[in-house]
Amino acid sequence: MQRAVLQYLSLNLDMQEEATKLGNLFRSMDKSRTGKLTKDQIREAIKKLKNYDIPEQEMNEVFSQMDSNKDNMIEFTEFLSSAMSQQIALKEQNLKIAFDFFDSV
Ligand SMILES: [Ca+2]
Repeated sequence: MQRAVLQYLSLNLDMQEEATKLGNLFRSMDKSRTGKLTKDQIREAIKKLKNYDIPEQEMNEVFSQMDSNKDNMIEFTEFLSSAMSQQIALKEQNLKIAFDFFDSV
């Protein structure tokens, strides 16, 4: 499994750049430096980045889709998974491996 991910990454050199960008974005959203995003922090970021005041119901839907372990917080793996879900079809386990890989370089 891990070999497959690394092989995939080596074929997609832009992936690391993309993950770095997403990492920077995540950190800029994580104003309380907890390593996790709250619903309010995401709502604030959407407002700032997309100039869109997201309605509560839509926010709840987006949030529950992102929060795959249902702890009411968005971890980086969940954020990355959500942000990249349209580009890559990796499961969360694979993303965790990918994240650990990026984190170690
Ligand atoms: Ca979560």
